[in-house]
Amino acid sequence: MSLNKIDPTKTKAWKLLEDHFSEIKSDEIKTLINKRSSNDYHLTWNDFLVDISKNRINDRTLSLLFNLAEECGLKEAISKQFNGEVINQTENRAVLHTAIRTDGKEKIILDNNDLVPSIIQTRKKIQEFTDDVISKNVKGSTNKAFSDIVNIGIGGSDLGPVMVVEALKHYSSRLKTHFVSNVDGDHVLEVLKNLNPETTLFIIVSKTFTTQETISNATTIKKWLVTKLGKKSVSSHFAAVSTNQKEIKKFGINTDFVFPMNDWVGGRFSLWSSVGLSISLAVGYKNFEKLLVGANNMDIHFRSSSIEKNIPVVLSLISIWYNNFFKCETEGIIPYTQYLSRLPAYLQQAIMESNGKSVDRSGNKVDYQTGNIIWGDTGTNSQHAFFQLIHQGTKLIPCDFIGFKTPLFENNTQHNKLMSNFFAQTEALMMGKTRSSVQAELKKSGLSDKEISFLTPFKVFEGNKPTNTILVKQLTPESLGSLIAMYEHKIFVQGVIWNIFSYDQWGVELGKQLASKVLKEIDNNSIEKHDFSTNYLLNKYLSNT
Ligand code: G6Q
Repeated sequence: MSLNKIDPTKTKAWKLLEDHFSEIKSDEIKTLINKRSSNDYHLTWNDFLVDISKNRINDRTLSLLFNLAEECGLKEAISKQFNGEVINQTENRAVLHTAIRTDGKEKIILDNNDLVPSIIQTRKKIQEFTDDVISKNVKGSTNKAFSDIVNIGIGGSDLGPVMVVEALKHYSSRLKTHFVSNVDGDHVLEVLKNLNPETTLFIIVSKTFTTQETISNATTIKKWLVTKLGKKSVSSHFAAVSTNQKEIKKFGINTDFVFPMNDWVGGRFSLWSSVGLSISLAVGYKNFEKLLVGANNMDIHFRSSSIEKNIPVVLSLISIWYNNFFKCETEGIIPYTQYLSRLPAYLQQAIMESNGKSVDRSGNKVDYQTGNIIWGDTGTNSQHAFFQLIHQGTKLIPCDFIGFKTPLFENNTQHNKLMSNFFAQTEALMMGKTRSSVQAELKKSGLSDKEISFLTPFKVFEGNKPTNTILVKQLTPESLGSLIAMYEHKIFVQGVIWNIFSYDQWGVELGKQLASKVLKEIDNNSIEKHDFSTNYLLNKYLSNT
């Protein structure tokens, strides 16, 4: 059974939200925050505290948003996803990335088959391979243990693993992990430059095994390896994660080193599957499993909590409030830990590829806003970069601030400094700085009245900038798993309410087709008829002038 096709703007809740928006749109958070009458503004769950009180909302906003979720059939949609209904209708697929982090306690049926035994079997294969490589049981063709791993993949076959490996660096195994994704030969050669072929294991991750970037990079690397160690080395130095058995075989990969993927797991939601093999090697299988446990815990919370206490649901609804009523176009993701430096890029794909759609589930063009533009960087670095615009620019940019109570190193004496910035920024974004306090400050610094009157307007902060604070006990494999799953579910909820299909990506497919046509023309030195600009650029490229 597919998802309902309800235009959110035609619901009763939407109309009431529009009226409510005109009443509340100018209200200041610093005033609203003093009238918070319920505990709904602090959501606590496991090691997570999600504070939503620094938002331009009140009790009525929340209750109308909850009504919107009800009217759009959210609860039913959640059951459909977890029960393996074909909710990815344009690709005729179920969406079951949640199944691959199952605790195995209940059956997950798809096409009359229980998926759990094969999921557990794949996990076991990942575990054995990881243990063998780390403990030096599996070695390269010259009988040397592996010291380095290179993940060759792009998009969903890269961004998740690269983000998690960086995030869990503190938990690293003895293996060094590298990633090549772009079809930029310079980058591939740069990575290879510092690697010893005898001690390097390459993992080709490609669901289709036809993606231009991945296959080109894998072919370049294979040539390099064959030149250094001979043809026979390929079967000892390459592993593959894919659904395309035929192409894997053609490439010459040892069948023991082949890991399956399933068509009911989308690329950008696949880090929990065999796609996470490089994660498992980078941090050890036990930590990989903890990542899955953390995600599964969030799945249980998402499936079973009421709408009001449901973290992914509440965050989605607040995001819809800004996107569709305040007409905010972007959202900032600001993690206060360097380990999460790749989280914004990862979420950029997950959110923008999923909800960057303009046709509803009935195939009609929508006349309301859908997917947000996602961007961000770590705090405090971003404070010294783009925070100026968030504080004093003309755009309203809701941000998620993600921080951790306890650092990972016991002798880290700087954590309070980091976290004081974390708390101070959300407070400053909300409170701003009034004209009178600017003037008092300038007076105290000894400036003349003339100087004060000139400088004051530039130093005023309007405030009223909304943030969510996500405060977690510590960055561990479990809490990271929960955090990622939280955002995955946020994506789904928004897609359900916006009445779009979140799990296809036809925009990506177009790019894959176009480049191969142009490449043929470049290789044949014969440019066909394009448009005025493209023909000019291609001819310039070929003539090297
Ligand atoms: C993700 C997308 C896309 C995909 C890449 C790589 O959801 O489908 O980013 O992951 O295009 O595809 P392959 O794994 O097939 O190489």
